[in-house]
Amino acid sequence: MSDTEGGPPMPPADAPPRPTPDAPPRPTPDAPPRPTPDAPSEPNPEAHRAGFACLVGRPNAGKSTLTNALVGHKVAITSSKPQTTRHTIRGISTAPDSQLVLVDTPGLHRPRTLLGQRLNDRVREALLDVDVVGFCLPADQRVGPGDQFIAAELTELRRVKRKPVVAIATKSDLVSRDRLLQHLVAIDELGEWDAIIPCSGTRGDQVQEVRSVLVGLLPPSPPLYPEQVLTDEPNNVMIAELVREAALEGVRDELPHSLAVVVEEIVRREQEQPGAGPMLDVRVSVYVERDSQKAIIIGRGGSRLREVGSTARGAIEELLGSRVFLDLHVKVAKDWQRDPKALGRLGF
Ligand SMILES: Nc1nc2c(ncn2[C@@H]2O[C@H](COP(=O)(O)OP(=O)(O)OP(=O)(O)O)[C@@H](O)[C@H]2O)c(=O)[nH]1
Ligand SMILES: [Mg+2]
Repeated sequence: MSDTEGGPPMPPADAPPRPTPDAPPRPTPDAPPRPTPDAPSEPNPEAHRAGFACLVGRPNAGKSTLTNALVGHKVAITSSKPQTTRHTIRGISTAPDSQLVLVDTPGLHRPRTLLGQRLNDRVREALLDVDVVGFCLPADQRVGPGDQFIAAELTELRRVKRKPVVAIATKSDLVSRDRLLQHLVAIDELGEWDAIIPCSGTRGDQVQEVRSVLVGLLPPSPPLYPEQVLTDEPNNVMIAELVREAALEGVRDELPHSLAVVVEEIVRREQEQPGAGPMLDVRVSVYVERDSQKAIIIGRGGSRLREVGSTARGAIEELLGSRVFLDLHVKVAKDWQRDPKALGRLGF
């Protein structure tokens, strides 16, 4: 697979591994960088905080939208369909005095397939490795059994592992002040939290407040990633996600769950005309579980697939900073959500 240039700063697919929550590099005690007396305007490195914050909550709670709002850039796809996020995604927010690495996770839910079980496992693994947890509870929905289940796990994590947990009332723009207050009271009664903050990821309300509360619970540390890095997602994963986001638009029932996307190859085309700019051929497979679903995704005379391709191509060109020819193929992988071998091939 070839790699690309330009666009927002993203490390290439074959970049050396970045620090992960499993092994965040911490400053060594024997060599702390110290400010020199003749550089008083330099930020004090000992006051710098950095670390990982995991956003969890049930599906559709607004975790990915909040991740993007905190990073100030789209690093995670979002949709109104539950279980949009299928792997942990790291988005990085850097400020002069702090670096907050957001770990966006799949929604925790009662699993009905092997895929569902694996997604839940990924969330639980992520929870163990981070410095602080943000528990997202959407204000437009009452606190329910799904939230109670997650709350019990997080309360335990906070007690036993001493991990700070901040409750975040997401989608505050969707409700009245009175309803928001009721929601905050319900969250308070749900468990023990280090803080409770209402916010709106789409409107940007209180997003900086969420950041500063999470940062306040991080350890003192120099930055873990270079300043300009926004995510450690490789480009091929970002591209597959952008195609899946476009394909999710307008489909319903079981189909959103049945979609999986794999980037097969990215090839730089030989320069056709001088000055035309680089052109990449991106070949992508879109998997569904049944022939009937394939027909829906393709649409009458291929119309739906063309729409998906054109939406995704725009987003991919923006990501890569290059012209793209997107070649989409729809394939059937029968019942892949329940098939361990197929799940492995699709990266789960
Ligand atoms: N009005 C409003 N809508 C929001 C807000 N945050 C998220 N949404 C919408 O809620 C839906 C779900 O948002 P996501 O960010 O994808 O939710 P998620 O928790 O990541 O969902 P999963 O990945 O499926 O677990 C999308 O349609 C978002 O546009 C918000 O602050 N206000
Ligand atoms: Mg998500």
